[in-house]
Amino acid sequence: MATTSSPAATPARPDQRRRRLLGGRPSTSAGVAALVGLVSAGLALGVAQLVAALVRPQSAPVLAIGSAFIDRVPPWLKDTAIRLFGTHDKLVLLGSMAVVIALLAALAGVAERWRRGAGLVLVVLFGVVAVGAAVTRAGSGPFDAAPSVLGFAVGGVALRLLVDRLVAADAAAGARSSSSSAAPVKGSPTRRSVLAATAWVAAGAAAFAAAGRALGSAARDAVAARSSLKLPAPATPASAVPAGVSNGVAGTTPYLTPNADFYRIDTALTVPSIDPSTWSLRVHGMVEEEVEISFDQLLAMPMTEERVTLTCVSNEVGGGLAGNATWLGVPIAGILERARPKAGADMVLSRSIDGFSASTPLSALTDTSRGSLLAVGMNGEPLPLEHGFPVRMVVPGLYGFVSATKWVVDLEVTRFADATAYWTTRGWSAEGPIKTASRIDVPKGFAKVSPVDGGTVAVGGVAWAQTRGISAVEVQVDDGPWQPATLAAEDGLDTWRQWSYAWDAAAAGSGPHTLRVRATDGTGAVQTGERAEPAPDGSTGWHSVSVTVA
Ligand SMILES: Nc1nc2c(c(=O)[nH]1)N[C@H]1C(S)=C(S)[C@@H](COP(=O)(O)O)O[C@H]1N2
Ligand SMILES: [Mo]
Repeated sequence: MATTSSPAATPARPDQRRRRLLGGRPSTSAGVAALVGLVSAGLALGVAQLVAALVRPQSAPVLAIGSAFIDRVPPWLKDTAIRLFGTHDKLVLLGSMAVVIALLAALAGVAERWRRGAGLVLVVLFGVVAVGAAVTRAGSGPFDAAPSVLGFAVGGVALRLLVDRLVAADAAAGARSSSSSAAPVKGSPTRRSVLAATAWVAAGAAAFAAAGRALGSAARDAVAARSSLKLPAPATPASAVPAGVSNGVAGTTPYLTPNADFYRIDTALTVPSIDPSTWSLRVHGMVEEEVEISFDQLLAMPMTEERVTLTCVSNEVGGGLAGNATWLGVPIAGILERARPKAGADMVLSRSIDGFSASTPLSALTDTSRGSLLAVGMNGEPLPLEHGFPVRMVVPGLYGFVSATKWVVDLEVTRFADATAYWTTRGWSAEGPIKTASRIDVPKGFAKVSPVDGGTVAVGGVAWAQTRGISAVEVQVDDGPWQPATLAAEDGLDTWRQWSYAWDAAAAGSGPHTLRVRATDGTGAVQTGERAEPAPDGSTGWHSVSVTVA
C-alpha cells in the first residue's frame, strides 16, 4: 500500500502517517521488536547465569523456576510425565520452558513497541516469578534473588533502549517516506543501526552466559574428584554372582544393570555437584549423641558390598524403573549405633543437599540383617553424579522415594508422627515397602513371533520381591491355566530373579495371543492381579503382552 504513493505525493495527513508507522511495514517492525525482546531476554539470562555462578548455581532463574515447578507438581502430573516421557521428563520440562520463555520474550518486545512500558511490565512479572522461585527453594537465602534481580534489570534496560531506537527509526523512516527527500534524517537511528545494536547485545548475552559457565566450577570439581577417587576394598565383599542367574532368553534385561543404563528418577533439574572434600553427614534428632562424619572418615570405615535391586514407586506394571547393581558402602546400622537413637523414635528423615527428603522406618536402618548402606560405590565405580555422588542411601526392600536418598547429607532420627518427607507432603504414602512384581521382557508387546523347531517361542523376564525373594513365576496364555515358568538361579532375596517359559506357540495356533505373568514371593504370597496406580504406594497388577503368532 505504502509503495503506491509516489514520493511527490502531498504530505500525509496525520491519520495516514499513523497508518504508515503502524501498518506501513508492520511485519518487519514487529519482527524486529520480537527479535529485540528475544535478545534482551538472552541478555537477562546470561547476566543471571554469571551472577548465579558466583552466588549459587541453583539460583539461576530458569533452573529456579523449573525446580520450583517440580516441587509443586501434583502427583498425577508427575506420574503422567514419567509415563509419557520416562526419564526424559526433565529434558521435556526444560524444552517447554525454553519455548514459553522465547514466546514471552518476543511478546515483550512487540508489547514494548506497541506501548512504551508494556513490555517492561512482562519483564518485571517474569523477574518477580523468578525471584520468588529462587528464594523459596530448600536451603536458599536472600542472595538467591540476586541473579534474577540483576539479570532482569539489565535485560529490561536493553529492551527499553533498543525498542526506543526502533520506534525512532520507524518514525524517521515514516517522516522520510512522507517528505520529498529520501535522505536519512541526520543522527536519527535506522532499522539497520537498531539491528546492529541488537547483534551487539546478543554477543554480550553469549559472553555473559559463557563466563557464567566457566565460573560454574563446582561441577568440574565434583567430576575431577570422582575420577581421582579410589574406592576402598570391601571388608565384607559380596558373594560371587551365581552361575545361571540369566534365563538364557536373548532380549531379557541384563542381570546386573550397567550404570549408564540404570534408571534415574529425582527432583533435581541440575545434578547436584558435591566436592567430597566439602561433604559431611550429620546424624541428629532423637539421639543420645550427635554424629558428624566427613567423607574421609566414611571411606576409612569397614565397607560392605552387596547386590540390591532398586525400584521406583512410580513404576507402572511392566515398566522399567528398576535396576540391579552391586553397591559398596558403610552399613547405616553401625552409624546409628554410634548416635544411639532414643526410645520412641521410629523414623529417620534423610535429606539430600538439594532439599529432597525421605522417611525410612528406623528399624529398616538399625536391622543389621537388612543391610542398609550409605553407598559410595556402584558396580565397581564411585557413584555416578546423577546417582548420588559422593554418598547415597540404599535400603533393600523399600521404594526409592522413602529410602534411596542421593547426595545425602543429613539423617534426622525422629518419629513418623513428627516429620514428613518430600513426597509424603505431595500425597504419597509415608512408608513404601516394595510390592511383588513380575515383567515380561521377551517377546515385546505387539511382536510377531514365529515358533522355531519344536514349535516353541522363548518367553522371558524378571520378577522381584526384595527382602522376600521369588519362589515361583507362572505364565498364562490367553485364558488358559497358569503354567509354571523356569526360574533362573537365585542370587539373593534383595535382587530380582530372571525366569523363562518355553511357550508352545505352534499349538496355540497362528493369530493374536495374550501372555500374562505373575510371581509368588518367598513367603508364598501370590502377586495380586488387582490393578492399582503407582500413587500413593506402588502399582499392582499382572503384566501382559499381546503378540501375534505367524
Ligand atoms: N536427592 C534425591 N534422592 C532421591 C530422589 C530425589 O528426587 N532426590 N528420588 C528417589 C527416588 S523416587 C528413586 S526411585 C531413587 C532412584 O535412584 P536412581 O536415580 O539412582 O535410580 O532415588 C531416590 N533418591
Ligand atoms: Mo522413585
